[in-house]
Amino acid sequence: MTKFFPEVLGPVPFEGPSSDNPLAFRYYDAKRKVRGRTMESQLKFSVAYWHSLRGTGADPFGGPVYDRPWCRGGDPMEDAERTLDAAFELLTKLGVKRYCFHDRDLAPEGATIEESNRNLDHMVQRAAALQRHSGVKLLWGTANLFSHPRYTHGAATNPDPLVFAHAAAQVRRALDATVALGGTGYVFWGGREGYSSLLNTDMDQERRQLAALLRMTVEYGRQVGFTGAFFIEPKPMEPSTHQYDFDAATTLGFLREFELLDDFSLNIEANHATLAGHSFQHELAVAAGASKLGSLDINRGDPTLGWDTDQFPLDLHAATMAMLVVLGQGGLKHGGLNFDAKLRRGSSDTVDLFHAHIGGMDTFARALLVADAMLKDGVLKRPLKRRYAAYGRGMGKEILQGQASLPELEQWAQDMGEPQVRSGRQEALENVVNDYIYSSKIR
Ligand code: XUL
Ligand code: CO
Repeated sequence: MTKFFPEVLGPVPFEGPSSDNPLAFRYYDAKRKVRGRTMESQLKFSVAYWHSLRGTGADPFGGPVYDRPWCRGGDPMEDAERTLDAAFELLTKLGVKRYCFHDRDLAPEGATIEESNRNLDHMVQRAAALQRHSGVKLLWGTANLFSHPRYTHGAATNPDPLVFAHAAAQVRRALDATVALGGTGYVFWGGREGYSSLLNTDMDQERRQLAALLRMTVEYGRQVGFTGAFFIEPKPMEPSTHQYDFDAATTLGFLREFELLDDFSLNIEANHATLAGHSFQHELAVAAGASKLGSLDINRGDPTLGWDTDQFPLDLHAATMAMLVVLGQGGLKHGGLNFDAKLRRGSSDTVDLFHAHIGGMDTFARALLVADAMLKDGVLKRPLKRRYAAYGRGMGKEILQGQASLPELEQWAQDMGEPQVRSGRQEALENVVNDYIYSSKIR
């Protein structure tokens, strides 16, 4: 097991906050119990196959940089097999128990649908054996419906039904692979399900096509015994100028409109939230508020750049806010925390994959501890409860119960006179959050 990452000899150890070992965890202690469950099962970290195994460092201005020993550019199936071995070595050494993939990350597309299916089946069999041997599980699978030239004008939302059929074929097999590997989720990210110009786009028609693919996938999934969750991952743009699953609220509205809400929940990604002009916390709260927060793609953008930089998450404040939402809803049933994050182009060594994941895992482990302490102490909940207390009695209660009318409220307002402006204490609450984040008591 030292084939591809010889610089890391064994599993990355937990050494605590005072460690100066760059290849050790300071906060992520897999077996430590938080709220009665291990950190491992609270966080359910996952490695993203596309970035960490398939990533080359290429960007719109330059080609591949990384020289990966598992990717030799010869026979694509031999590369795929080596890549899978590298994936399990990385997962095992990191102590990450889950991974996520697109069909085309795992196995190369063939010249025909039949050949593509054969390639995928072969790799799924190998992955199943490695999963059994290592105890690693599949968090979620998905189909890549955006890279191939046939998807230039969309997959399900393409004006050509033959493209829709190719997408359907891919989704079927990706879902089969997910079932075969015991995945607890299946993701739809609509990369090209959107448009670049309304001059040539029938938006209403395209949205109905998208709903049709989702509906038939749910039907098929239940037939083949998929017991996991279907997730939609909102993103406002990139690669499309406008994507239909713009953000959590838009996606929930879409699911409601097409009567798909019972069958889907959301996979919220940090950098997609910021591209939509929201914070990660906002998107998570919108999803959780509708009882539809399924899973998280953890990463971050660069505030000075307006595109999806997919950097590893290191912002403890943002991570703490995220974990407050996750713990607040009692955790994630079918989902987890997937590192949809890539190394910078200049981070070209394989050991950089360890530094990146270790930093992200420690950040979220610490965020989990901080959020847990804040929830236990009720430091945000109590003031929030007080702020809305008047809606729990009298006229406030009647408003919420639909028992108040406009004339009644006019009379009440007249009788009561001018309301008082009460401070929201924002700065004081921000200080409370900082106190917990920087507290030396949380270790
Ligand atoms: C793209 C993105 C995808 C999805 C899976 O921005 O986030 O990698 O997570 O298709
Ligand atoms: Co993502």
